[in-house]
Formats: sequence, structure tokens, C-alpha cells
Amino acid sequence: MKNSIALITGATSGIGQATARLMAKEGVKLILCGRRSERLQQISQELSEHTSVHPLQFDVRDKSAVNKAIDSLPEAFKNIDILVNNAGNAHGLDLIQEGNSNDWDAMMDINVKGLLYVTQAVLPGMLERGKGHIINIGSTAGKEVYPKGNVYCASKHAVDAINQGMRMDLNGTPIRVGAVNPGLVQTEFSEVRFKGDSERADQVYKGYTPLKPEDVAEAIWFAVTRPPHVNIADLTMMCVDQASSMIVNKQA
Ligand code: NDP
Ligand code: 8X3
Repeated sequence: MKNSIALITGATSGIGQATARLMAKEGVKLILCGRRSERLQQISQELSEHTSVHPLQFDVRDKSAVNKAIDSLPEAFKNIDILVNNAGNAHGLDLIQEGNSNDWDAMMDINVKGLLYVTQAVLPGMLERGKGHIINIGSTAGKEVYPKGNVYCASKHAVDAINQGMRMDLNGTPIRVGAVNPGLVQTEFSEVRFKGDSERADQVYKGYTPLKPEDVAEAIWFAVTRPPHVNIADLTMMCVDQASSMIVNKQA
């Protein structure tokens, strides 16, 4: 894997950042993406002690910005081997009848359309080179629906469908496509979902031991380090205290 090139969306935080750290230590060259430029610079600087890093700032919702960013890659970073479609978030946790349509737009635009835009910008090069691996970060929310999760769950069910569809359409090519679907992971996810309400966000991870972003990074690494004839199509993982979206063994 040393000297392979990976593009990770959502590398400024949580699962994406943990994946970047793990891959950097393994000598993978990294294209790190996100909107927050200061964080991008910071992590890029830190990881460039281990590997070559190219920060790329763009909003996955903006199709032309996505294309411009990928087109702008210097020669040394153009031949992307691994795409980790990770950027995404939940926005709000509301009954459908009380939902905020701006939140709905954000989730569908980022989690679904953003993933498609980035894939469309990266995949032609993979096909030309006859080599590539796409990891789509889904969720247990893409496998089941929970109350008030309506649109976030819909966006992750869409990721599940797109992941399956990509694999079908790319069958017969050497491109590998698979999803990693985590349950509860302690990241900035709930902070974003609850719009900066840290107390409410902290409650989500209290009373049990959630997954760490590093646990998910290791699963991604497992998937991308299989021999070329092996494809981890769909990997769902939860902490031991979680049995389903609604069943979590929380101590008071
Ligand atoms: P974080 O909030 O910690 O990270 C989200 C990342 O996505 C950030 O780096 C953020 O970067 C990036 N991002 C968000 N919106 C955009 C955008 N419009 N354009 C570009 N980048 C964007 O959350 P997680 O690490 O937990 O989430 C990563 C993925 O994992 C998401 O797809 C999430 O749905 C999924 N997931 C999370 C779980 C959890 O419990 N935490 C469980 C299952 C799946 P920036 O703000 O700098 O743009
Ligand atoms: C994140 C996990 O259960 O908060 O995808 O939806 S959950």
C-alpha cells in the first residue's frame, strides 16, 4: 500500500481524520479534503511528517468546485488508487412533521449528491488506469430506520443503494467498491446534528463505550489491504453495547 494515493473526503474530523492518520503511518500518499481550511492545513502539516500530503478544500455540494479541485491535482497526486467517500453528517433529529427543509437539503446534498459528484470526478481516471478502490461510508442508519432519523436514514439508505449499484455497474472492471457501515462512533457527528449543542451531543455517547473513529479507520484499512481478487462489499460494525439503532446498553 506504500506510495498508493488515497483521496479522503471529510478528513478534517472524526472517521476521515482517523483514516488519514492511519494511512499516513502506512506510507499512503494522501489527498485530504474538507471545507475548514485551517484544519486541513493543520492535519496536512502534521501528517506530512509521515507521507506526502495534498490538502484540497471544497464543499462536496458544489459540483463545479468538486471538479475544479480534482482537476487541479498536481501530477504526483493525479492517479488516485483509493477513494474514501466519507464526508457527511446528520443535520437535526426531528419528527418528519417538524423537520427543517434546510436540514433535509443539507443531508441529501452532502451525503448523497456530494458522494456522487466526488465519485464522478475520480472514477474515470481509475477506469483508465484499470485500478481503483472506492470505500463508501454508510451507516447502520442505511440498514434500518429509527424515529426522527427519517431523512438522515434515507440519505444513508441511498448510500447503501449507490454502493450496491456501483459494484454492479463496475462488475467486469478491476475497480473494487465496498461500504463500511458503522453504528455509533464518538466524533463531531452529534455536535453537528445538534447544531453546536455540546451538552446534548455528549449525552449521545454517555453510559456506554461507543466506537472510536480509529476503530472505523481500521475496518477501512482492512478492506483496502485485501488481495486484488477480494472485495469487502459491505461491512457493518457496532460497539459491543449496541445491538441496533434503538438498542444500546446504556448505564444510568
Ligand atoms: P464528523 O462531523 O466528525 O466529520 C464529518 C466530516 O465531513 C468533516 O471532516 C467535515 O469537514 C466533512 N463534511 C461535512 N460536510 C461537508 C461538505 N459539505 N463538504 C465537504 N466536507 C464536508 O463526523 P464523522 O466522522 O462521524 O462522519 C463521517 C461519516 O461517517 C459521515 O458520512 C457520517 O454520516 C458517517 N457515520 C458516522 C457515524 C457516527 O456515529 N459518528 C456512524 C455511521 C456513519 P468540514 O466540516 O471541514 O467540511
Ligand atoms: C450515525 C449513526 O445511529 O446516529 O450514522 O444514525 S446514528
